[in-house]
Amino acid sequence: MKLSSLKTPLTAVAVAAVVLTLAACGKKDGGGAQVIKIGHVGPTSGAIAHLGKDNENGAKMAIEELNAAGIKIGDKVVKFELLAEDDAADPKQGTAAAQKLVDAKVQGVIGHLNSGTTIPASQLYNAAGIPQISPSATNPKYTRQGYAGAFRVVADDVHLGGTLGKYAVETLKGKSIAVIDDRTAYGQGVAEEFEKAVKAAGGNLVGHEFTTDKASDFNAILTTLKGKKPDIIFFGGMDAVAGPMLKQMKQLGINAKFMGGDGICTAELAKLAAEGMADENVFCAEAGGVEGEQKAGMDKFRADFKAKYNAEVQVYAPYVYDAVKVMVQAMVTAGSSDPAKYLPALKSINYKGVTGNIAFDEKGDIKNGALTLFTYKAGSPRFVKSGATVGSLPLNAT
Ligand code: ABU
Repeated sequence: MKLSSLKTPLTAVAVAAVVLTLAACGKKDGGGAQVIKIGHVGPTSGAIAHLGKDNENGAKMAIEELNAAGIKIGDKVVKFELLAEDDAADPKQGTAAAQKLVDAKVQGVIGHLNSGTTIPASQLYNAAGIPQISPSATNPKYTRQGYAGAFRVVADDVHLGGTLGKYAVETLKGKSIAVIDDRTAYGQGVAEEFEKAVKAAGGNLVGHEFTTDKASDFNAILTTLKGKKPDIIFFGGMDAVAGPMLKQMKQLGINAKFMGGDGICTAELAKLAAEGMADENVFCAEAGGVEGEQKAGMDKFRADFKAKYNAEVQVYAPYVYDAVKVMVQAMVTAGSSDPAKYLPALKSINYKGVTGNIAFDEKGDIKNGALTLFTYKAGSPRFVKSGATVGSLPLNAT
């Protein structure tokens, strides 16, 4: 496939391709190996820096392993260099970080973490002919823009929100369901999908309130919802907001179950919420099948990650790790790190990673992605498995 298949003027693509090819051929490390630059972007500052650092560490781990393995592309041993950028989960900083990577002539990008940064940044990568794999941005729009180089290794919010909405009505037997969203691309999108599924399952939605991804006081919206007596509250947003929200629910005497997507499904949530984390009152879904047949691989990844960084995996690090390896596998298969040459190999990849098998559909979304539902044990920062509340949910079985 040629880069001209991207929805970009041909001349601009051709110039970008030439520049990238020259760059790929140009830089050598001290030992004479060709250096291949891979960009990574996530929020390593701000309220969800713990998630951005988790992602960045997943990328570093993969790059270090690849360099230690002495990967050959064509007949030459190459070295990979990670160019890691911080977008602070802010769309403007996201496009600035993306432009920096484009200017640095990276041969591929892993990121961004948030849908609100991934989507605008994808326009720049597409215009420059640089393939991008998001390990975590779940808003469906990302892969529905017609960009040939946009890929995602997790299931999207149609599946996340849809599965959780159905689960709320049919399994948790919610009778009066309320929704809060943080008005971000992710929070708003996943909440809308949740609501659609609740309605489709015949559920009763009693309210929808709004906050932001920077808010810390939820008394007004929680008091409004309390008057509607919800037995389930779904939150579209991230753990940094969900934690204090759970605490304030407890303080207001709201005993509803609390649900959310992958943005709250982190090791950090229990720490952030503390007193709001009563046994099995929190339900969330990770956009991958991490407790299925690949459990052994995931357990090893978690153990290696812990040994290396003295930190628990938050949620996305293994998806980042797999995304880096998938991109490099495509380069190896194509015998080239030139984006125009390895893009076809990336589109047709079939790679067994720690998060499961990775292959992409025509849009760039993972084929046969899965969801895994989690709950928490009070006081524990770790996800727990329990027969009643946890299970891998294949998309086609929801
Ligand atoms: N998928 C949840 C976190 C990232 C995002 O989509 O914004």
